[in-house]
Amino acid sequence: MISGHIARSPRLLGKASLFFAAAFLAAPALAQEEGSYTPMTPTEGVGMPTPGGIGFQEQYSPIGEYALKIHNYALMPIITIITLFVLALLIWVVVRYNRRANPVASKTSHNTAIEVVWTILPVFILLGIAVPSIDLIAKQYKPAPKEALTIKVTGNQWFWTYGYPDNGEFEVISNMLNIPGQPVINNGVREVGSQAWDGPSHLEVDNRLVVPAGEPIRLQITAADVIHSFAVPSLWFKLDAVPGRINEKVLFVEKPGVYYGQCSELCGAKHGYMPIALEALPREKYNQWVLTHPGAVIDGREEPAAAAPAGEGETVPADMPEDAATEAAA
Ligand SMILES: [Cu+2]
Repeated sequence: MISGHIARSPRLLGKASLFFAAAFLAAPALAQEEGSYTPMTPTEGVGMPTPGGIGFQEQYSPIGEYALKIHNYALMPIITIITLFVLALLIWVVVRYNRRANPVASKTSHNTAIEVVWTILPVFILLGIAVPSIDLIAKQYKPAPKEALTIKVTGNQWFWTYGYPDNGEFEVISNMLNIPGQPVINNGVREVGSQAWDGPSHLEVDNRLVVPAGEPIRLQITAADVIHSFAVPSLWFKLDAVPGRINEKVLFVEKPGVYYGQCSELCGAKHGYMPIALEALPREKYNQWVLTHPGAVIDGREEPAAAAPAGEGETVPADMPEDAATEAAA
């Protein structure tokens, strides 16, 4: 596995190893080592806000789907029933017990049965909500598996940087694209809409956070100046970026696509102009993207996908959520 060996050890990429690579590797393999990447065109309405939308965005991670289910099928019905019940009680009191309808007021001050019910019932409702909520918290903060790819996110005033320690430690600087006809936000950055793959204005960036889809990723989040917050609503992901501290959470994107988010902690004058554009690619395409960076290596997997023929070397992580695993295998 010469190509794999070279791909994993950038320090060996001296003149000598380049000579060996040129001499022994087939031309297609060499071409693959260089990598290739064209940004993905986002799908309208996927991973981004929709006009007039008032609910959650559609979810593309197992945690997001689970959380949205709790919201839709537990919290919303309970809240709706309680609100309508209290409203009905109020209307009943207003209509039936006002001074005209009920001139002689009752002197009742205790009703043991009602008092027991209005104490016990809320306790059971809260317990019923607590069970799935605590389960969700536990699932959200379950650490990434040991072999998971690590990506480091740093919040800066007012842009994000994305580090790839497992892929040769290169770093990507991500700036919001300028908006035609409006004051320049980021000098030297092109305008949104000038490329075919550009998404919505205020959300699209010059360099996206590219990640592999269908596998758990260890996202480590910090900040270089003030507190920011890394948030992508359609992936149910939000974590504070705090200077001098690393916060960690698993990111799992079920399918390839572009997902947008924004800094969600007020961080200064241009807080509104540091969006997040996250592009999830199939593993082989992710590896191709990685290899477009100088000094890039494919992360420590048994079978580097760049060296294996397409389709081979794809493994489903042991702890991958069941439905995602079936999707990946299909
Ligand atoms: Cu910020």
